[in-house]
Amino acid sequence: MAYKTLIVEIEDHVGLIRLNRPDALNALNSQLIGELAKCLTEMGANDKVRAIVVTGSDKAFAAGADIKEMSEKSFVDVFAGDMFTDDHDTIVRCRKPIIAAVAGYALGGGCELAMMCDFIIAADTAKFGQPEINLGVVAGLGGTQRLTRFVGKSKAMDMHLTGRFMDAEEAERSGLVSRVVPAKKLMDEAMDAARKIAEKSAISTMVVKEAVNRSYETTLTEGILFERRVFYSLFATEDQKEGMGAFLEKREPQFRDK
Ligand code: CO8
Repeated sequence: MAYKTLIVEIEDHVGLIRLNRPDALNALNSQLIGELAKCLTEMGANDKVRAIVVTGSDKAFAAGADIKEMSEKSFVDVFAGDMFTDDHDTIVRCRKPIIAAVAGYALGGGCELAMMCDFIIAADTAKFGQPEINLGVVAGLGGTQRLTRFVGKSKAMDMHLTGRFMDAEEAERSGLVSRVVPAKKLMDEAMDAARKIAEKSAISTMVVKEAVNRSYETTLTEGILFERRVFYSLFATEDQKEGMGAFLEKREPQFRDK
């Protein structure tokens, strides 16, 4: 399918989605969020895609939800229209691993979109923030909840209440991003990581994504029980025999997602 606000490629079993509204620093309007949700649904169903990278431009991953589109809306418009809810749910329901490759601004909904992905690789130019407070609103795509889980209450409060930006170094130190790389190397690093993931058994990558995400939703005891159950269940797969057999035979495994 052709998209107006995304540039999409599939290469080496990696789906690369580039947000593409350069005139608005990739601000998330309803068209872009809708297309992203559709694209992730399509990639979720496409056997050629085993891992996904979402990125923006050198200047902005995304500078937030589109302020021009939102500014004249009423409470009834956003409440009755349930703004962004279906698309948010579709994005976070994607079962394949998604890496956010962030350069430049990831603000408001842009920071929230990066946090919806499974992990974030940041360029040293990245700037994260939840500046909605400056617009007389608050985060609305999960930022008050997810940022708090990533960086803890004190820093999340600081970010949300002052609207200040966090640079890449602080984001890595705080646990918001998994690695920081020079801007020129961002896409190589993110694509390499995605290609590595694409080589694994897709059953295992789906299961581990589910199990790590479960840690946010449940108690430690229940989460560990869930993990043990899925660990046991993987012994029913051919890929477990292949992975362990390959190790013992000192060769690379050939996973078949079975
Ligand atoms: N929305 C719409 N347009 C934007 C946005 C945005 N969020 N950000 C930038 N733009 C546009 C600018 O209006 C400008 O357009 P134009 O040239 O037509 O005037 C163009 O992008 C370039 O921007 P600037 O000239 O401002 O570029 P600078 O380099 O000077 O500044 C900044 C870059 C600092 C990123 C600045 O653009 C900025 O502060 N942007 C807004 C950041 C912001 O407040 N983001 C939060 C938005 S609210 C939000 O995300 C809520 C999410 C929850 C939704 C929940 C739904 C349920």
